[in-house]
Amino acid sequence: MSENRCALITGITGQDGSYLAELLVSKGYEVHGLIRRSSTTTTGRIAHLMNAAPGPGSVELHYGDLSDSIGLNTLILDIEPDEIYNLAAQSHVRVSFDKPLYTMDITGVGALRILEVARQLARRKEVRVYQASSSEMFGAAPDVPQNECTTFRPQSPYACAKVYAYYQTINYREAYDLYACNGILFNHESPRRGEQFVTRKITRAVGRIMHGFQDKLFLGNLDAKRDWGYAKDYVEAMWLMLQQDEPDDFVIATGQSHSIRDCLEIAFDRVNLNWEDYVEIDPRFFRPTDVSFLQGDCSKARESLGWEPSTPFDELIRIMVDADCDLAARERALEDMNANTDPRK
Ligand code: NAP
Ligand code: G4F
Repeated sequence: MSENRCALITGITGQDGSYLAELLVSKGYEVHGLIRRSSTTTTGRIAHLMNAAPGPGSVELHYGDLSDSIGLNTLILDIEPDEIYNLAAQSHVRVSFDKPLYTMDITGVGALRILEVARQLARRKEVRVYQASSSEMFGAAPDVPQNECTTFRPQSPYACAKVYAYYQTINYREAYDLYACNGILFNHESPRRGEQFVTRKITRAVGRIMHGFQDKLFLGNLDAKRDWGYAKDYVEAMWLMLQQDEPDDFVIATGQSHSIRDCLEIAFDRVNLNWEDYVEIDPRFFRPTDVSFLQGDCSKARESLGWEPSTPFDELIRIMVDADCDLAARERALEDMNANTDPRK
């Protein structure tokens, strides 16, 4: 069904972009990815996908930035993708309090730039757009669990930017008949999760503690609760949303909520350590306002998309701890090797 289809992924170097690229390659898509020019390599998560010759099942990268309308226009009108997945964002909630205007420009207006060029492309051919919306948009909403009808109460510049992008996506769907969907995804994690997000910060620390690289872990609010799923499952939902007869918006979640303390308990238990011996609170990691509780209801996605979460929270955290213990073991072996071959010794 998806043979000879062409997709553009913004944010292809991120956690979700890498899993989505893998999924689309496995389905025979010609995948194009937008990457930012950087003085260091940012393509580590997708390096294993870069070997195929151009065409179906390949990934081709293009320099660009969500702030650069002209660059986006040129690129998208040139590639003429059938599907655009807008995953790029300044995606860190804490950072958005320090950089609110930048976050709005990339995470909010960046989505509008994509929609606007998609509207132009739609004059030539059909194009479908996925917008990476977020459970952070629910913020302080009193309803539990949160679904597609829950009113947004955003609690950060990041969440406000995502609400803006969410409504622009709906507006382009209704005003211009563009096939555009919002995936309202609750937190999702994996061994590829950025190390500044709390689950990965914890599992990375467990690996590093086990191999003697660190002996303390500094965290902020341990009482917050999130509905955490596995990123690999969640990119499947993104793809499914763009394969329907009609565009729509969907909540993607597990329906289970856990605290940061639960995460610490599972992660340190995996290596038979007591987290309370290692964790210290550092006020630098508190936020001016923090979302205290998120729990999603994905009944609509279950019924309409046939989507199901596959990995329970404790299993997810154990997968991440095992991967981070392996990573730290490799780093230790490299360090020992370098020490033994150091000519100054
Ligand atoms: P991530 O790992 O932080 O990846 C973000 C991606 O955006 C990276 O590829 C990054 O490129 C790129 N990017 C950042 N600024 C850019 C710019 N100005 N122009 C072009 N690209 C830019 O995020 P993720 O966890 O994969 O999440 C993917 C999307 O889903 C994001 O929009 C996020 O806000 C949203 N979301 C995530 C979750 C979650 O729990 N993971 C839940 C709901 C929604 P570099 O590699 O160069 O930094
Ligand atoms: O892991 P987090 O930074 O994720 P957060 O803020 O929920 O945002 C993530 O999920 C959203 C979906 O709801 C995405 F839209 C967004 O892009 C991102 O992927 O923090 C989770 C909780 C927060 O309550 C935070 O205060 O963990 C708490 N926390 C406690 N100590 C910490 C820390 N968070 C971080 N990042 N670092 C800490 O040291």
